[in-house]
Amino acid sequence: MTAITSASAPTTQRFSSPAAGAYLGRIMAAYEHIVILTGAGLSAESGLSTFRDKDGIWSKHNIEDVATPEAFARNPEAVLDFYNARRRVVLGVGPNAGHEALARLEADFPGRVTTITQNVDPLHERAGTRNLIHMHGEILKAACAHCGARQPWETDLSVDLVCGTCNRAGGMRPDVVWFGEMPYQMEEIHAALGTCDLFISIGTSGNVYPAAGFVAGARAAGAHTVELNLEPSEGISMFAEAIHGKATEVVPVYVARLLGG
Ligand code: BV8
Repeated sequence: MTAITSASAPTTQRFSSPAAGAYLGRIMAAYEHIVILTGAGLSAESGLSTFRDKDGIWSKHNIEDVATPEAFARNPEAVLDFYNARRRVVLGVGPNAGHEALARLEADFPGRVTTITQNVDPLHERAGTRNLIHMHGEILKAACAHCGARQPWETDLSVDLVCGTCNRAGGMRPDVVWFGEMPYQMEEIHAALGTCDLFISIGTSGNVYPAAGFVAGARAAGAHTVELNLEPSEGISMFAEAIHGKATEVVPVYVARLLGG
């Protein structure tokens, strides 16, 4: 893990309305590679619960009971029930103005944009983002715990399902990264962080590693670092700039600034 070094206090702005954004920021530099890290706060206004807010998912469930490989080995029914319920909710929601603005940024920005999401929902891709890394997996996919085969999956999972690849039962699980498991595409992520000149963290509390350490990696590469979140995150001191407000408000305004609109 990259060591976290102390940083000077970020330029913090409290965002109250889209109109206010017009005079908030400094003039944007000409960036070449933007890396965006997103978390549950971006999907909150689409109707998906966050994890660590007052009524969040972890206020109703113990991580150790539903989001570890040990929990799946101990009580697979309980783990599958937890994800079956969340999958049904995910299937009923759509992207919001924050996801749409980030897709517009990828399409219209003259340089490169890499989006890394901790979210297991499909809302970035449904909004049109293409250069996307789902580092914590995807709830609309299943993985076989026996052979590792992965496939699209939109219905409930159960312990009696047989894997179509290895023909073994009992291993079909959601294709999400549990605590203690290695997130996906870490090599690509570190390569992107090493070449970015702007790092934007959106809707994440900064509690879960390795994602919480990405801002340090981006700073080490010399990137300007920005937090867009409802409130200051755990890692606020690492950011050079911070704008606090709802994702559906602050993200479109920040994207418009980057695109010169
Ligand atoms: C790993 C996925 C290497 C599935 C999730 C001690 C013991 C054990 C482990 C560790 C330890 N110390 C460190 C670790 C490592 C551990 C970790 O970080 N633990 C922490 C908690 C201490 N990490 C891991 O285990 C990772 N793997 O390190 O691999 C390894 C491997 C083997 C052995 C050794 C090392 C894997 C982590 C993956 C965890 N998977 N779940 C699922 O979804 O069920 S975690 C869960 O948290 C979510 O999935 C999400 O992806 C992640 C991050 O949460 P956030 O997105 O930040 O959400 P949160 O609710 O916290 O915050 C929301 C924010 O939005 C808030 O700030 C809020 O203010 C804001 N907000 C709300 N509304 C809005 C808004 N902002 C804007 N607009 C709004 N409207």
